[in-house]
Amino acid sequence: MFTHAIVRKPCKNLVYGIRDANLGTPYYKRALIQHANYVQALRHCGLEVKQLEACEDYPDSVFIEDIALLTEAFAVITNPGASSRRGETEGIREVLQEFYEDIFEIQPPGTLEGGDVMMADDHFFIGLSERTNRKGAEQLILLLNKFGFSGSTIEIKNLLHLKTGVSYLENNTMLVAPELKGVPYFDGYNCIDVPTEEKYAANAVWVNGTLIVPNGYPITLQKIKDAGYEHILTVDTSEFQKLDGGLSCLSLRF
Ligand code: CIR
Repeated sequence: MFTHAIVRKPCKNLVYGIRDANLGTPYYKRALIQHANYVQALRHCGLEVKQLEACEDYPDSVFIEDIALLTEAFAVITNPGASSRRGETEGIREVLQEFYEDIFEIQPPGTLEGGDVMMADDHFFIGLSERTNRKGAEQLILLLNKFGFSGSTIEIKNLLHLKTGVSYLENNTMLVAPELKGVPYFDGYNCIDVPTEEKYAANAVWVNGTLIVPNGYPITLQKIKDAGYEHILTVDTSEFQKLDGGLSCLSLRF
């Protein structure tokens, strides 16, 4: 069960965020509306949502998932691999102190972004990507072990973050993009394959029995329904998709 979420409002400089996608520049005003609807969806799932003010110094700061990892036992402030995003962690410790006693930090030369960390019950999969390196992952695994959790790494290619391509939907079930289809790491899990033309839909979030999925991916939606998920909310995150951001990156849920 999650009780809280932290989000950061999009800033006007969002238009200068890092992007690989060839989908154009995001519209700030539409991003604000989409963000408000996303917050509404989290509240609908029973979460108390803390909204941090927009931060114009960091165009990508709306993607708050990348700067921390919040487990049920402790919090970690990350060290983002993208140099333009490193300063986003300023001030987050003060915010987390309201909720956590044990707060750690990933230290350089280790790098880690929250989008590369997928919690699956007591195990945490950590993507080794262009943003998260082995030293960062090793620091996190030591912390996880100290608190009774386990962690393992997955080398990822052609994906920004691990969770760009896979989401844990509880019930021993993964939603998997083509880039990660058939990887041995997920043996033993029920895998719902997302088709290539809908790969953005591989990033979804499970919150207290409800799945929040991006709007506009009917094949994936049907597969999720067929797998037995009854409570599904769809939200439009197209403005964030233009910056390679998925649903999960817009919040920290704990
Ligand atoms: C970036 O490239 O860092 C941002 N434009 C998007 C970050 C998305 N975060 C995530 O998937 N966890």
